[in-house]
Amino acid sequence: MATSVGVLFVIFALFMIPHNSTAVTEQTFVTHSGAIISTTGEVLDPLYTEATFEFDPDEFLRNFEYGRVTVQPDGTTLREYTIVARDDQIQEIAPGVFYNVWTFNGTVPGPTLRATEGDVVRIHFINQGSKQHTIHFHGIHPAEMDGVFEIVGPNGGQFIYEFEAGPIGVHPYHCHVMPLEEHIIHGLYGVFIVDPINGRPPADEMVMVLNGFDTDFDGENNFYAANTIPFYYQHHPIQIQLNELIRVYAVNMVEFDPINNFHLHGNLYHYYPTGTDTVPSTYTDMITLSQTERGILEFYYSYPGQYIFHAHKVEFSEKGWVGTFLVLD
Ligand SMILES: [Cu+2]
Repeated sequence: MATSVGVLFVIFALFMIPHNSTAVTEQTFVTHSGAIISTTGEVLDPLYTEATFEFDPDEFLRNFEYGRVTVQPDGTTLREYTIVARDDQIQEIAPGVFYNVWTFNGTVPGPTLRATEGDVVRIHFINQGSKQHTIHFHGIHPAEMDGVFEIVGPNGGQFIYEFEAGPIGVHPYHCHVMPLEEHIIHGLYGVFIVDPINGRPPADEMVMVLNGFDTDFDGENNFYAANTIPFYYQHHPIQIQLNELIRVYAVNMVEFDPINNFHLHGNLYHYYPTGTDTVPSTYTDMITLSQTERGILEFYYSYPGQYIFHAHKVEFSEKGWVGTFLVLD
């Protein structure tokens, strides 16, 4: 008994001491590009980032791409988007951790595309990568638009995906070239939202892609996040207004781990699985999501202050999948 208590104490001490010391000390170091940056070691601040490119989770959060719109002779709305795939970029996804991300339009996740049910969606896909890639949309469309068999070659290969947007909801899109796991974990995915013709009630809307990165290539994730950068929204709280309806489009793109989940503090949310209905199926503070499972969360806060949201699979939250809402009065 005494021995196990002693062992427990040693483990506890080993865990706590470095954690506390890194939490308060800002360190300066030189990145491999030669830039001198300072970091607490807890979070990567894009202001300090020196990498092939930068990614701003604040900008991604509420950014929706509606495409280039034209009205066709029959009155149908046509939305055209151009998506370029690359696989040569390096992103500092955690302090000092540089990872070869594969991107749609230069970011992980790719842009959030948005259309209304019944619109014609036309995607001009250009593969500027060194490997084969495609775009596979979840949803309803013809077989030849499924992005599986029509492989798009590297170094400028092109394909035009065209289909009618539907059903309503929040759907992932991702590359579907084998080995599929490799193409997804490097970052070739994004979100496609299809709105009902009459829309949903006005709300402060945001997108959260739950993702992870296997930076040491052992088939397990080393970092987890909502929108790519571990701990980002913990250090940069998402500001929302008291009593305003919040709508979160959440998509789980974590590979390797069979489940992920979304827990909200100090509140519950109405949940619409896959967003394919306009009536919520449950009122909860916890949903569990398998690969590419997704849904819409709606809630509002009745009390001001700061609340966290995170994976209740706490390993994931301790490795980055945690954020905060700051409710303003
Ligand atoms: Cu690919």
